[in-house]
Amino acid sequence: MAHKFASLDADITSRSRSITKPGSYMILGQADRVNSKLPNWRDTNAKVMTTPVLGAKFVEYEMFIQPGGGTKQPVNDGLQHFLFVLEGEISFELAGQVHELTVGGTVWLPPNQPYSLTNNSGALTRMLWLRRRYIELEGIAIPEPIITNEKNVEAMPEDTYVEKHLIPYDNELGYDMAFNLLIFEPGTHFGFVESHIMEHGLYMLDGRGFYYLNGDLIEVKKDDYIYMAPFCPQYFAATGWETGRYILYKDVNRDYIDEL
Ligand code: UGY
Ligand code: MN
Repeated sequence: MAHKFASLDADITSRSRSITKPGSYMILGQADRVNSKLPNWRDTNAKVMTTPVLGAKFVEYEMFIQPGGGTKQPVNDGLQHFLFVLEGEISFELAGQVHELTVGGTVWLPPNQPYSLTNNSGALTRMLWLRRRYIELEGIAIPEPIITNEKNVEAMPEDTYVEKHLIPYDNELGYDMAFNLLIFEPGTHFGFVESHIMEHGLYMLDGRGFYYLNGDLIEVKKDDYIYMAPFCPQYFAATGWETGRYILYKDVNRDYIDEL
């Protein structure tokens, strides 16, 4: 009798593109991610992608919410939250109001805004979930929640590509995080190698390309996740025949004196 694993190829490790270089960057391919169960969630798996164990100042998860799944109790942890629907639908409840979010659905919440969510559809919902401590500024009001869809946000030219600012942080110091959707026609590439204090959590939504990260050139594609540490030199070139899109977290609008 054939062994139950007899059909597996011998090149398992060479097919993985995941790389972790602490203090520099991490690439985590979809096939290499592992499920975690979180206490306040029913019928849901979390793929944990970034936490402070990497040196990051935020946590970012990909949530896989089965039909009927969602939060058990309202989420209320004193952090600011960002949610983005990657696949499927979710009913999101805030202050007694239910918002039906579809693919591209975007939520930003300042701290202390308890919410719950449920997948009332008959199919899987995948959602990005990022949390971080909010840094308040004296004399600057904390902005109100944002509930929208990326389709309602205008794309603006930036360097050699276009981007949508899902959180309107330009000229608005109340926001201390950015979530930008970057869009690249095939063959488009950055005009320079960036190296900056801001951290990134990047999720490839569509397309493919080459990412240059701290001296390494790595092929990336849809559903890859990348964490970039402060001052990780970075450059992207889109390849293939499809428009490339990724969604990118970045810390903005604050002075960098906490570590002094
Ligand atoms: O805004 C940014 O820092 C962006 N251009 N970086 C990136 O896409 N790696
Ligand atoms: Mn950058």
